[in-house]
Amino acid sequence: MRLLVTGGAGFIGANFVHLTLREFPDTEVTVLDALTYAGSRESLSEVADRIRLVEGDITDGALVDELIAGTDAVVHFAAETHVDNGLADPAPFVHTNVVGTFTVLEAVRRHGVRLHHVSTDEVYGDLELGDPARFTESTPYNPSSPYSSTKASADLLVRAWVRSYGVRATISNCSNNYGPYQHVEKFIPRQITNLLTGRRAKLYGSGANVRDWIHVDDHNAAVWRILRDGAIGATYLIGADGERDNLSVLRTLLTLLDRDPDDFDHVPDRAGHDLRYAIDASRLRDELGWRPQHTDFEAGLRATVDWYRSNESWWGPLKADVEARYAERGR
Ligand code: NAD
Ligand code: TDX
Repeated sequence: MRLLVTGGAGFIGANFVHLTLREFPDTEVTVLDALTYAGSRESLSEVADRIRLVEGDITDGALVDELIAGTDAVVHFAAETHVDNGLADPAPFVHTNVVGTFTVLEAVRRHGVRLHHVSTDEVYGDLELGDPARFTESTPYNPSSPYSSTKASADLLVRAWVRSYGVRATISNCSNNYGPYQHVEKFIPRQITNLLTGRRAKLYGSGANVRDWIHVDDHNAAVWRILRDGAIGATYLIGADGERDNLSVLRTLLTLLDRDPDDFDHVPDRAGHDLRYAIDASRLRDELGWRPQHTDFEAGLRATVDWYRSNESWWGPLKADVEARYAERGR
């Protein structure tokens, strides 16, 4: 299969490329990535001779058309992804997440190419703490932030292109991922690399907010399952029953790094901060037989800490700029 992976130099996309070459070594992989601040050639350096990496923007209609004309399927990861950045400057989120997805859709429509669109549980808004409810495929969209509203917009475009034009697409909405190659702006890598560089861990607000954590390889295995066996036009929620509040994740990280579990700073909360996400992945389990493999969250965090310890050359050059941006925002 010839596969085009948009955003394949980012966190989940790069892990997807590595998993693909491990598990499906006959796949011909082309990555289209603008190499924004969030993308990194180094994340793909170990497989550089086995893939084609095209540096370009997914809103470049001519480039996207040419690449999609020569492929069998597209897995669309490219996006602006950091909620705090979207609050500070939403324009790139509209550009990449909305116009970019539109550009991909028009090309797959012209060429009859299969598309899998990667999205987030944040499109559903948030849940109350202690509520037994979880998100399902029929939960109404209710996004809170520039990030989640532009991802929701992209999902709605995909649904409409399926219905109106018969585009062969599937959508997945996944919960919070963790694992190697995640940008140091995100919660877990930020805390690990703060502690490894003599900085202090930073918790937004009270830390009562709950995220539903999944290992990136479990997410990507589900994407492959959907790409091969998913029903055209269907949405699948991806989650591994990993609900944890931020304070307990932070305390686990402090303990793994031999610190006092209360040795961190409370910093001002994020505007509109979603309280809780929780995924009911029954459809994916029942219809496609997917099961998460990384079910021990603490073991997954330990492996992630080890990865960041061993790969300072990957994240070290990014760290000072990211922390300078947080300092400007008082966090
Ligand atoms: P990331 O920010 O690490 O990577 C995004 C990649 O997209 C980067 O390589 C960047 O260079 C590229 N990109 C950005 N704008 C582009 C453009 N205009 N043209 C081409 N490439 C561009 O993000 P991630 O965490 O790997 O997320 C990947 C996808 O998964 C996103 O669609 C995101 O919404 C979704 N998702 C992420 C999570 C999570 O926990 N990280 C959870 C659910 C869904
Ligand atoms: O320093 C921090 N301290 C802190 O308490 C940071 C960076 C975050 N937080 C909190 C905010 C969130 O409640 O931790 C939680 C996780 O924060 P992020 O890593 O920014 O993730 P989140 O906002 O939950 O969104 C992520 O998951 C869903 C990804 O960034 C999205 O792209 C994905 O769709």
